This record gives sequence, structure tokens and C-alpha cells, in this order.
Amino acid sequence: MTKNLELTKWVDEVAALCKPDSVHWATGTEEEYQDMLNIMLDAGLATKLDEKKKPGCYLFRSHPSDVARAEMRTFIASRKEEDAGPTNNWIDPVELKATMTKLYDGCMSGRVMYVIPFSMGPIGSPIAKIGVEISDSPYVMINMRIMTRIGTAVLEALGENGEFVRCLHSVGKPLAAGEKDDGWPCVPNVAEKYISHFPEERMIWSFGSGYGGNALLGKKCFALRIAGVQARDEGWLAEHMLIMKLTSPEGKSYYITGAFPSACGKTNLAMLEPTIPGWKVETIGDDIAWMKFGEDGRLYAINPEAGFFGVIPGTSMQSNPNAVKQTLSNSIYTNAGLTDDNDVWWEGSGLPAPDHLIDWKGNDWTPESGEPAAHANARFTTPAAQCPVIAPEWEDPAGVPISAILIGGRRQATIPLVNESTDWNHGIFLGSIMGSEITTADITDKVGQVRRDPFAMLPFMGYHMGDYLQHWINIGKKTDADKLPKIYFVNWFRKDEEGKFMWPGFGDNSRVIKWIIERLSGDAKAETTAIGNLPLPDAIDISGLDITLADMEKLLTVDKEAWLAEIESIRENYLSYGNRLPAELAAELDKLQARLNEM
Ligand code: SAT
Ligand code: MN
Repeated sequence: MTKNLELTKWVDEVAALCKPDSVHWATGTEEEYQDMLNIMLDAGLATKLDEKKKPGCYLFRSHPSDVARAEMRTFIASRKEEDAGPTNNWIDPVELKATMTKLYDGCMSGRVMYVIPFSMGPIGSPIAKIGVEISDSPYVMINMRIMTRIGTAVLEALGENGEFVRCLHSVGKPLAAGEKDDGWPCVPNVAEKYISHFPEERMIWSFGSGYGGNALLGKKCFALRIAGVQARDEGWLAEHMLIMKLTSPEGKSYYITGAFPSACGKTNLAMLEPTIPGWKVETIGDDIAWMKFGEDGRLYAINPEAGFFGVIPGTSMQSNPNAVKQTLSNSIYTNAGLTDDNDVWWEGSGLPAPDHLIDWKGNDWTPESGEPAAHANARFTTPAAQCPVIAPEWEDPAGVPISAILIGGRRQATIPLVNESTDWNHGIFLGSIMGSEITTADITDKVGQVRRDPFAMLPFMGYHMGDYLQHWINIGKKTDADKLPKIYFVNWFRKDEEGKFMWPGFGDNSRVIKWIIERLSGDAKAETTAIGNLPLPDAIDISGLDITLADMEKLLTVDKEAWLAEIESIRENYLSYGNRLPAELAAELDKLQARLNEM
């Protein structure tokens, strides 16, 4: 228990409202973790996988309505609507609290209410922050234990007067006397799920979903949306970025972060196996980076998480051998297929499809079924410490000094393989225009248009996007220009006239990163162009690749007409920020247009 009166008061209030059968304070022990699993095994909600093939691993199947982050049901309830900005769903906080208080009333009856103190970042790190999640889900308990640091040690760090972010979560399925869960508990009607943020109060209320970022409130809700607001107010950065360590053949190490929208291979990049001899990649984080200035004026990053919540389908020994090895033990699988010998299988695993399995919906499946065995957003939850290439300093409370920031999206044309920003504001400009082409999977009439996703934060913004970009610009004023990380705009997804990818990607992305590192140390040549500094076609090491210099030239040219069209689309996007568009970015856009017109 705790002497923190704010916390005990809040727990009492929530218990009085939600009316659970009992309250359990998470200690974070292994024994408690096993107890939670046993509860779910007994209730038929979990399957233990074969102990020889996948020791300590469990499979869960969620409800078909509850398989991903619910963006349409994610709300930023700032006091003023304009502070949520054009990219967020807003509801008046008073109204939203009234609605949700009714939903929470009695919502935990028949259940245990878990109080989960957690630290985002190594406990006690000056960059870390504490949250407390109250949840009625033992699935949340076990996932939070992997994804964050939970339990008694966090309460001790919190002390009597420490501050914490209030994270309230309920699956929204009270049980009547004697009633048992019949499958994954949640509110099946998506329109009745709420993932709500109250940025001024640093508070999160989630109701109706038990899945991923809707329910593991330390991740996107706290570490990006609420921490983003804290970072703005306190002068640091909470970003949707991987953190990796690169070591050159000479033994010199560099730390870089990278922002990429969903489905761009962020987890794969974070632990890639370089295809160029002598270079080494180690992982610090695969999803979120918190960066604060150190005393030397450089930005230092920590990974606030302690585990990886990665997409299962497509993960194979080819795409990400380290993730395959990492998830062989002590991992939770959600919505993968279950083979007859109690193992998991998924599309894109690189392993032959079994003749029969139980699919993610719990139905018999054969290769002829015509439906995927695993849900496209099936996920593993796995301890970061198990990553075969985790950097030894991944839990250093001081963080690691960042030399470069990669940004990028999925673009078939226009955006070159790599483009170095010429200064900080130019880099922020590039971050503001990043995005991916809308594909048919997005179900809109905008197929082919670019959805701008500044710094890959579109779904994770806790405030006005224009203010966020201004915050990035302001960060650049806080230190000497040469201490700031350099920003590189990369694009692994260029296609040729036949629609084939022009760059091999995966481990070969190390070749581009090598050029970046060589730029940082002053060894690589670049050409200053209208859009930024581009490598000369022979500057990127393509030895052993089935790529010609002519291909490289195509990957590294400035397509003037395409860029002029891009400018029109950026202007349109910038209009949506109204008077909160930073003047610096409007100026960057004008300067770019002028440089292109001079070409
Ligand atoms: O479900 S999460 O939000 O944790 C992961 C994701 O959708 O990016
Ligand atoms: Mn993410």
C-alpha cells in the first residue's frame, strides 16, 4: 500500500463508483503474474502454448470488435475545442465526464479492481514519469507488467507526495452474481467505446475495450498524448520514435531515433541486421522516445517502455529474425492462429501453413478457408530485455545522446531515398510534411493522396498539431545548433514504373544509415539541392546489391514537377492549422517553392 494520500483518495473514489467485488494493489511479482494467468486459463480466456516450443507463452483471442486502437473513439477533451486542434476528436470535458461517469457506475461489479502503479522509463530516472492504471482486466495486468515497470517499487518511488497520471480503464462488462466471462470481455458496440484524454488534468479514462493501446494506458495514451502535453509545458519531447544504437567498424557508436507511421516497419528497423560488414545495430526502443536536454545541451532519449507490442503477421526470420527469437519465450500472443500441437502460426511467418489450426476467431481453419488465420493486427507482447540485440545501456536512467533523427513514410514517388535537412527548422518542415499514400485498405475516396502525418504523431496528438510543430521549433532555440540532432527524411518505399519497389529495404536500410553516420562524422559527400542535401549516387554503399547506379540516381533525384505538386498539397494541409501554423514553417514552404522555381 501507499502513503500517497492523493492516490488512496482517488482509488477510493473509483472503487465507490465502479463497485468492484474487491481491490488488488499490483505488486509486480512473478507470482502475481502467474496468478493472473491462472485466472484467465481457468476462465478459458487464455491458452498455454507448448512448453517446449514456446516456454512461458500464452495465446489470447480478443472479441472481433476489439482488435485495434479505436481512433474514431479516441477523444482529446481539452477545456477549449481549439486546443485539441483539427486532427483530434473533441468532446467537452464536462459533458464527456458526465457520460462516462454513468458508464463507469457499477461497471466492475463481479470483478476485481486492479491498481497498477507503473513507471514509464527506468524507475527513478529523471526522464521517467509515474502513472497509476486502475483496471478490471487481468489481461491488462500481465501486459502492463511486460510493457512497463509495475508494482511496489513504483509506489516507493512515488512516495507520499509524488505526482502520477491517473489512468482509469474498464472493459465495461460487469458480471451478475454467479455469471462468468463468456469469452473476451468488452463492449462489442464500437460506438460505445471511449478512449478519453483530459490533457489539462493529465488524466485518461478508457471504457469498453480491452485491447492494445485502448487498454494498456501507459503506451499511446500516456507516453504520447498526455506526455506530449507535459513535454510541451516542460520543454522536452515525447515522440513516436524508435531508438537505435549504431556502431561503426571503427567501434564508434551513435544513437538515432526514428519516426515512422504505422505499417512502415518501425519494429523491424529498430532491430535490423545490417547487411554491410562490420556495422552493428542494437535496439533501445521500438516505438516511443522521450527526449530531454542534458547538462551538455544535447538531447538524451529514454525508451519509456519495458516491452515491445509488435505486429505478428509478416514477422519472420527474413523480415525480423531478432523479433522471432525474442518472442520464443515469456511472451503473450493475441489473435494469432493456434496449431494442433499448441504452437502459434500466422501469415507471413515464413513457415508452411499447417493443414489445420484454430484461427483468431476460435474457428477451425485450413489453408482453403479463404480467411486469415491471424488477425492483421495480431500482436505479441514481449520483454525488451529478451531482444537478442538489446543495447546494454537500454535502461540507463540518463538516456542516450541522440545524434540523428530519421523521419519517413510510405511514398511511391517524389520523396528520395534519403534527404538531409539543412538546418533544424528545415528538418521540422520535413517532419511536418511526412506521411503515407492512402491505400485501398483505408476505405475512402482519397486513394493515392498523401495523408500528412507529422512526425508520425497524427493518431497520438494530445493537443493542437500546429502548436506541436511550434514546440519542435522552440526546442531548437534552447541549445546550440551544433548540439541538436540532424534530421533525415528517408523513404524505403519508392516504386518504379512497373510498380516494383526500387530499394530492397529491411537489413539493407543499414546502407542508408551508414551514409547518415558518415555525414555526421564529416566523411560522406552530399549535394545541396532545392529540397535538401542528397547523397551523390555513388555515396551509398550498394556492393553486393542487385541495384545499378542508374537506379540510385532515380532514387536520389529531385523531381521538380512532383515537388511543385507536393507544395500545393502541403499548402492545403497547412491551411487546416489556421493561425496556429508556425510562421517558420510557412516561410520554409515559400523558400522551398522559390528554390524549386530556380531549378
Ligand atoms: O495498440 S497500440 O496503440 O498499442 C499499437 C498501435 O496501434 O500502434
Ligand atoms: Mn506505434
